[in-house]
Amino acid sequence: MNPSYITFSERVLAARKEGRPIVALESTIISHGMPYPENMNTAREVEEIIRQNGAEPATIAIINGKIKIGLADNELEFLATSKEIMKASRRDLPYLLATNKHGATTVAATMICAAMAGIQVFVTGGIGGVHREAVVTMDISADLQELAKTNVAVVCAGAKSILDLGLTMEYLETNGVPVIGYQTDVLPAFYTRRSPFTVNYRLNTPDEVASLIQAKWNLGLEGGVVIANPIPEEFAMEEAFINNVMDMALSEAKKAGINGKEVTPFLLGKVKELTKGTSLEANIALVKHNAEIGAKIAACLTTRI
Ligand code: PSU
Ligand code: MN
Repeated sequence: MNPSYITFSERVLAARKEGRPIVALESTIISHGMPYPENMNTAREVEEIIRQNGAEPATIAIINGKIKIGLADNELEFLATSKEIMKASRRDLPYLLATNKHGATTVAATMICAAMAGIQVFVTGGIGGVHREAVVTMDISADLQELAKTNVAVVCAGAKSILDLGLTMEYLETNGVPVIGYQTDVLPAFYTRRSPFTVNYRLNTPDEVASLIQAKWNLGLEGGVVIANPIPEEFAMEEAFINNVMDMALSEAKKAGINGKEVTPFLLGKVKELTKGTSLEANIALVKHNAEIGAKIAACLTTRI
């Protein structure tokens, strides 16, 4: 790869040199997932949690057409406040690099950049998936294709039920992506600890998860692993309430004729509006919990190699 496309922060460079564990973080959640200043505070706190748990955080974004692996505080602030940040998935990377623009990386794009940087573990809130009515719209997140082919393990709290979770599980199965329940048998659904679906396997410790990841890649099986870590009990939302909110958001999106990359941000925005911000607290709590587990998994992976 042309090295001029990619820039590492000093801290991430040092961690690489010393062979310390590194955890990738996405930036769509900062620029398009949460309001200011909660997005900025959460981005900082999540990085700190990763450090406290023995790994170096590497928040990833495109700034001035460069892939940045690890961001300075002023760069986080820029992503948290600027309106000039494009939501960047796999498709958008060449355009942003060619035109020196700014992009907040989705799960798919963050996985690509993490893999380029040799980072194996990535922490986020929720992954994209197969949308409800995808049979008609063909709206399937590029995150799922990326999980099929890029060797990065993704720690999340499942996926929001704005998606069709059953079809999302089928898609991942077809593509050989294991979905691990971290200390759970049930697929979590972001705001809730439960969904009507089971995970493929339950594992109970970071080292068990690291062992599965290592086995997958040692076998030469390309692609990611999903580690689904339920939201902490005390922050979980009431299932009937949040499902009702999702239904309302979906019908508004349909009425407004939203499509393409705008679908997910529109739905997330509506959910936020309809829950009057109570969903934000849950969102922050689950990302922090994922950061703790992700850092521990990354640390275990490093000692195994
Ligand atoms: N789901 C969430 N919060 C998010 C996203 C998804 O609960 O912030 C973001 C992630 O960056 C994810 C992207 O990769 O949306 C998926 O977008 P799309 O469905 O357009 O692929
Ligand atoms: Mn889509």
